[in-house]
Amino acid sequence: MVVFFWTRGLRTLQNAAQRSCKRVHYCTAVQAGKKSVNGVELCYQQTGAGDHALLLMPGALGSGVTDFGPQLKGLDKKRFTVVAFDPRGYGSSRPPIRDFPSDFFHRDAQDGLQLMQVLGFSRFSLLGWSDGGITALIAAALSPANVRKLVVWGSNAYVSQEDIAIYNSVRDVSRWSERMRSPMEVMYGAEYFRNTWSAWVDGISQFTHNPQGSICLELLPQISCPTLVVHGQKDPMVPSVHPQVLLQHIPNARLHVMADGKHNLHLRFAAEFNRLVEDFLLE
Ligand code: TYC
Repeated sequence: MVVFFWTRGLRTLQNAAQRSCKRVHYCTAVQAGKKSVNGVELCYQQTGAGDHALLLMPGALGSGVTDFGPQLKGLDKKRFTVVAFDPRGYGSSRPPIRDFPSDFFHRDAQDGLQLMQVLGFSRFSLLGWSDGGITALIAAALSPANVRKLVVWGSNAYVSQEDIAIYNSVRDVSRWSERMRSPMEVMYGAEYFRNTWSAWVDGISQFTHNPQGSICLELLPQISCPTLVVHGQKDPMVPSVHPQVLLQHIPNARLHVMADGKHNLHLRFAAEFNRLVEDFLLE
């Protein structure tokens, strides 16, 4: 049994969202919103008033609020306009009930890209964590005209037998620690969480039927924007061969390894992570 797991930022941003902007030159509040995108209602958080727009893409069963609290709070609001969205079937973007057809990452990618268009951003950078990073890789490959820069961490472009073994070791959520399970059960209810997590394990396992277990390997050479791959050296969920493969296949990529980082490095080492990402985006 894998007992570590990643910690979702539990801090709710609702209070921040309710705070008014007062008389400051830029808005520091986090606004929650909902837009109709590709036939579903997608929820998102938005903050900041900078020229450089960012879309934050959460991990499996994640949401903007649970996965990106320290980024919504800490990224420079003068330089960036930060949007974090709940993919369909996750967080507050329900209904629909989440499903995992073979193109689910492509569907999330199209949803994220379309949400930014609806919000009025034609060029923006993508920050994706774990599954959200896979989604971001696909979005950057398919829509290069819209994507300025790309940051992904804890992400993989294919699944190996080693990955499948890890997925199956965490399939049964009753064996998760209370600390990891409880926030998900609060967000989803125990039954939706249990079923959707198991469906996710089946969903990601389908890629083993592709040559090389590819999720999006063949798209990586099409990513033309500057790309930062971040990896936690102590990430127990995503073996370190994955960032190496991303680096090999993405033409304009660099790798930054955080020595003490695990899967949730952007939450655990938020200040360091935010600084790293800001420096890369502002280069
Ligand atoms: N990809 C998952 C996410 O998006 C994380 C994860 C990785 C879960 C490996 C299980 O075995 C696993 N957060």
